[in-house]
Amino acid sequence: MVDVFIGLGSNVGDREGNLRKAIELLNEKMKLVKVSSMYETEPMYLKNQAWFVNCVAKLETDLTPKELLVYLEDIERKLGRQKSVRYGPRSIDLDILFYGNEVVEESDLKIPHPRIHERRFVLVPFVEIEPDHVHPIYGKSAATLLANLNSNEHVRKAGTISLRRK
Ligand code: PH2
Ligand code: MG
Ligand code: MG
Repeated sequence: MVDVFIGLGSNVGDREGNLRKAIELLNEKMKLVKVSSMYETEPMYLKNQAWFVNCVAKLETDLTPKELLVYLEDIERKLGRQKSVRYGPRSIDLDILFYGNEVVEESDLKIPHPRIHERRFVLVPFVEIEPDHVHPIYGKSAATLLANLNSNEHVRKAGTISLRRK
């Protein structure tokens, strides 16, 4: 089993409900270990859109990175994700942040996710659940990456997700 971290985000429809449903679906094929609180976050990159709700989940899986990607896309489809512009609005977005300590560099899949280090909306929930996790490329902990951030988008705690573990 490999530890994987998934970043979840939603800014269309019932944002917190979408994250809760996605967590339920992730937990069907993998083993949920921890999930952060949900945070309401200012949009990055494409600023003129609704605020997101984000969280981070830690799971254990036997799926390969590619199988995991296909599974995440499957859940996104189930939860009504429509095609949108890059960085644009979406009912659900599931991104692989880390897959163990593996580094994957393929055209359709990059692990670790290439923009973790610049995203407060990922690092704040991440540090809540796993501050000491070391980034396999930067060699720095999540807590250090967060402390080194110089951008200052708003990130504030919203709801919590409570879950049955398997
Ligand atoms: N996702 C994006 C673009 N911008 N901003 C926030 N705050 N949260 C997101 O999840 C997010 C974003 C594209 O995936
Ligand atoms: Mg994303
Ligand atoms: Mg995505």
